[in-house]
Amino acid sequence: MNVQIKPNDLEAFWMPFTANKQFKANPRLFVGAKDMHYITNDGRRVLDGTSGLWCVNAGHCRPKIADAIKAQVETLDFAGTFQMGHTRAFEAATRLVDLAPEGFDHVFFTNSGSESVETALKMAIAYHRAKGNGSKVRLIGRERGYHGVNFGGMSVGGIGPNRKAFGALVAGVDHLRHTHDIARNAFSRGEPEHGAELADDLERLVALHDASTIAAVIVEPVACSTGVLIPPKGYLKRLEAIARKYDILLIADEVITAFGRLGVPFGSDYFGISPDIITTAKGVTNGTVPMGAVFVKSHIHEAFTNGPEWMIDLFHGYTYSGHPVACAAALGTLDTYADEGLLTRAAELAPYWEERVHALKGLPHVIDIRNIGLIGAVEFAPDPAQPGKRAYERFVKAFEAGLLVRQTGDIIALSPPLVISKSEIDELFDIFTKVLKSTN
Ligand code: PXG
Repeated sequence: MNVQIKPNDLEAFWMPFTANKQFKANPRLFVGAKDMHYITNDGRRVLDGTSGLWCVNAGHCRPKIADAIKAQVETLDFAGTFQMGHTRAFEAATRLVDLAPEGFDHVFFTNSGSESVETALKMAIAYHRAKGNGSKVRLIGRERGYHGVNFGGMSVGGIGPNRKAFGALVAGVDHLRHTHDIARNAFSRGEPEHGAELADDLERLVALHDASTIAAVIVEPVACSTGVLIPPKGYLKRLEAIARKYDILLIADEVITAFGRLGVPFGSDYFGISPDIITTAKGVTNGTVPMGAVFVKSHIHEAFTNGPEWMIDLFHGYTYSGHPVACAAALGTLDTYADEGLLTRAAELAPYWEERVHALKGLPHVIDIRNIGLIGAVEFAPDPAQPGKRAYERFVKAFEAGLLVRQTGDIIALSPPLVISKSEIDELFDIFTKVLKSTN
């Protein structure tokens, strides 16, 4: 066979969430990474201000994780988990449950955040059915929410462009209003003061649809993908209380907030809420091998265990649920987090981080700055003719200047690996300040 290989051709790979034409005309490529830095194909070091895509919490190419993956792939490369098992999956689940908030004693494995969300939504509907409440089928999300790109997650999600091309979506979904309110809360440090009453939207939706038709409400504790919307003080507790009152399950989508981003292991710990289901992915393997983990409380799990012993309890799962290599990566990751105290490190850095993020106030076009844990966001006044252009230009300039940030609309989000040092925080903001000062 005469196969023509063109190793550096950029055409074949249809890149996700990318302006492919623009990118391929002027690509940005990485060939390596270590700890806080990426290496580009032209040999430049780029400081990782985004933990990859919010997933490399322990920094890049960490030895314990790499060793665990290598040893696993050489010992047991694959074994399924349908009516069979392998020891690594049980080990990983037990370790994860130990870390989880009070009451979460079971884990269901997936391969991504999107799959974790689908799993949680299906569990919620099936849970009520198993309890004899088969009419509780509606799902409530929130405007500007991001819950991945599969049909359930897209439907409860609330980002217009992610939905509009894809038909009628899942039926029986409604949305709370989002909590972004620059008029009242601009330049808040941590949780903004105003807006807890927006949680009462759930009461409004109960009045409209009736509680007997609603299975679950799903929210991100901090809505990161949409540009870092931090919940107003008291909002999440109020939402939890309303959900509880009407037997509506609360699903906390912690794909980003789990594993130390806010200075505690889980976002639910940070906000003092106790959801029924927690979805995770990303940081569970430090981004090395795709994996997601859905945490459930015992009352959810038990609802499925009343059938005869020989019956499958949940007709759901993926070929790669609890993949041995992903489980090994998770174990190496949890060891690394524990050895270096990374799940609480953001709490130590947060005050310093907050000072540096908010020092960007007053730079051209900056209309809001937000921060929580080791997350920061800067919002720019949109250019009315070309929304998103201002932030995009700053993202490209930062990359050229040696800093990776994440752009969404006219917002730039910052979320470095939790191993970042104070001097690297300085380096990050020194570069970013120069970029903001030098861009119109
Ligand atoms: N839920 C939440 C809260 C997320 O943040 C997903 C689900 C989906 O996860 P997967 O693994 O299917 O992508 C996410 C993913 C960004 C960005 O830059 C955020 C995500 C993914 C890619 C980029 O904000 N979040």
